[in-house]
Amino acid sequence: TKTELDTVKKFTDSHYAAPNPKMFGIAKGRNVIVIHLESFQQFIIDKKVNGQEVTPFLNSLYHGKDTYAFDNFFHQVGQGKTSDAENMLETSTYGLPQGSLFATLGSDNTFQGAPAILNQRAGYTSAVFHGNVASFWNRNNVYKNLGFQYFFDASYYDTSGDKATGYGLKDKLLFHDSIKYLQTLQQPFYVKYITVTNHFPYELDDEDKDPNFQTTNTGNSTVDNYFVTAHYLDQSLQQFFDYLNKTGLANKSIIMIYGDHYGISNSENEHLAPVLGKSADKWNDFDNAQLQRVPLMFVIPGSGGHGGIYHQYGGEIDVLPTLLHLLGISSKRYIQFGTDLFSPQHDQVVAFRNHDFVTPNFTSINGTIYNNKTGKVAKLTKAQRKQLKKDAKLVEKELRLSDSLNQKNLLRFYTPKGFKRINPKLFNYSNGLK
Ligand code: GP9
Ligand code: MN
Repeated sequence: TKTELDTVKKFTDSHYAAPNPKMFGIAKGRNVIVIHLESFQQFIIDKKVNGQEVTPFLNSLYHGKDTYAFDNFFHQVGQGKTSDAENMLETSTYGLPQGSLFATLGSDNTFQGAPAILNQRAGYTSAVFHGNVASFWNRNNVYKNLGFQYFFDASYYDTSGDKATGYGLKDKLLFHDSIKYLQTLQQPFYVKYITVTNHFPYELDDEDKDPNFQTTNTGNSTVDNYFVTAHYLDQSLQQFFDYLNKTGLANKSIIMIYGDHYGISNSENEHLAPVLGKSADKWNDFDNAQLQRVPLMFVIPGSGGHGGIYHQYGGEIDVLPTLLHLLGISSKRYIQFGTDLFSPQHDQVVAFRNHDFVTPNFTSINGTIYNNKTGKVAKLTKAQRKQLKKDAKLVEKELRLSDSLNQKNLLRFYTPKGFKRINPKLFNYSNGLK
């Protein structure tokens, strides 16, 4: 009902964080190129195996002078995995406690997300490039409701023979073969590339393997293969950036790069532990939680070299308000659960979908509080205990109100100033039938 909507709106209004004036609009008018790194965790960044960097290109971006990167940024997905990450990034609302929001509610719900906001506020054209069939995660329906004008799914590329792996077109080919479509888009554009090659079980044909890259020898094929496909993904990005730089598109764009969720599951982390210099038998829930960090980088080529690595705690829910503010678009009128990572008022309590949470000092797992510095169960002062109770309440409230918003489709009762309701029938792209 409208009353339920008002309750949600009251919360997000009170939770809103005003933009940082130093960052507001620094990418105004630029194209937005979002690169979704499949199953990519932060620990790969700067990681060397056998003396070699796994992802030398991403590392160079991470340390680049025009890159604003984060090293305490967490994924917050639930069972919807990729689709939950997409939902959070496009709408700044959480995925569902069970199942995938895209799959279960995405065909009918009202969205007020990135493609619609950018189109209506700043004239952006929008498109998604993805080498899997359009119907996977119900994207063919959800993207229309989000307002994506174009969806270049598998049917737009040659995916025959050795051109694809389990989840679709290989990443190098996705970036290469999509250029002819990218070039037709009116600028400024908001486009998203969803990569697939670095996906469990991390299989890659020999012809795509870099003969100069020696992966780990843990005896666990998931871990060993993971570095191989991450290395391949890195090379694919380098090739795409070569194109962006050569054509001058780079300097007209902000490139946002993020990892969607973990690639190595908690049950396999013990095989990863030695690679990270830790002992497998001391590995615990705290370590698992810390590994849920994923990359987030905003690359703004030619913007004056003021980038850096930021240490704020945050998660996928925070990306949309952050991006809008970099583009000089206020997020104030929208119902969004995240807060701008650059804002002095940014909320650093990072909620996981199962109500566990991480703050700059503590990690709460199943009600047990760990000290981030020691990794041990924390001895809390009275004041700390009180603060953590507050944090837990906030997490509970955010998730509950986001679920209420989505499960009851409450956005149909809300029209942000100037917002025009999306008519999904206006968009006519593949339904995934080849
Ligand atoms: C498939 C891809 C994978 O199209 O996005 O989704 P995931 O299995 O990671 O949720
Ligand atoms: Mn994924």
